[in-house]
Amino acid sequence: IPDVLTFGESMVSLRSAGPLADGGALGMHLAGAESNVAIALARLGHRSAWAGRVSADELGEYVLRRLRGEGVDTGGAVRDAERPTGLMFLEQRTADLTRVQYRRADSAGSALAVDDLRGPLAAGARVLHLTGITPALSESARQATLWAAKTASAAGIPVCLDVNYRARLWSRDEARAVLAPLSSYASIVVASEDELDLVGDPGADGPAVVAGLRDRGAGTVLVKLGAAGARAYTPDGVHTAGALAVTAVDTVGAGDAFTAGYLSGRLDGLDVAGCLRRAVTLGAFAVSSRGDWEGLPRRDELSMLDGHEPGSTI
Ligand code: KDG
Repeated sequence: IPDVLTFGESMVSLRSAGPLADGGALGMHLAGAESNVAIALARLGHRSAWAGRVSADELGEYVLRRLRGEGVDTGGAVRDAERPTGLMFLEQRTADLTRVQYRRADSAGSALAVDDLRGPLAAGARVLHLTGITPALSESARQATLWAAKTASAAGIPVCLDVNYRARLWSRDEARAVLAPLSSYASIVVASEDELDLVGDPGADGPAVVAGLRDRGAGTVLVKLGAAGARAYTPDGVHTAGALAVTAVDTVGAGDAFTAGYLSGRLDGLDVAGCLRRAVTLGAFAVSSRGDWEGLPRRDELSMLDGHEPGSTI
């Protein structure tokens, strides 16, 4: 069985070197928060599986080939002959500010439905990872996400939920109405500080939301603090880790890398400090290399940034 099963929408991401309004060459890449996590874990030697829908054409083929090329099991993927693979345009305006445009309405990925997930979930996994992006895609994707979270938690499979709020897909109120109930099936909840209110009562402050999540069964709550690192609220207490000092060139995918690092640590049986260390290490690789996931480390590269001196040669 896979160590981690995840599902969601993976897209073709078209990245420009400069402002989109200036035109020029676009590079074709694979994007998708969940597939980023699956790839990060596979690179570290974990068994990861991704489920979702892609088009039956060349773009769907591209998505699956990229995933398989990185060692992700795509046996649970569905080819949809009716709908296109979603597209996104990424325009990096500054090193740490990227503007995104989606062309994903009515895409294959957004047509995800409960039946697509029955097989992959029945096969089992050590962890099910999902994000708050999938339920924003369509009514059927929302039902599929809720069903998967409920089914996994009832079967004793720990669920990891990354809130991953996407303002271009839904409002904060719409997101809260879905994500707060969804979070009650999660044993690990990952959020940046400004996303915490989406998994708690409206108006509750961060500490109250964390306490509420933990009362409802989330043993671990990970709060991402950006350049300040991250904090983990766990049954073994509260732990904080600083971010590694690296030069940020592209922050897209950093949150996914962070989550994958934490899950990798858990799968390896590390203590909370070790899991957090791996999480911030993967985050550092993601921000200091271009692409959603292309610069992520293999296991023998994990220590590469330890004691890192800017500008060094290895
Ligand atoms: O986490 C990076 C993602 O934002 C990107 O890969 C695309 O999944 C994506 C989304 O929905 O924004």
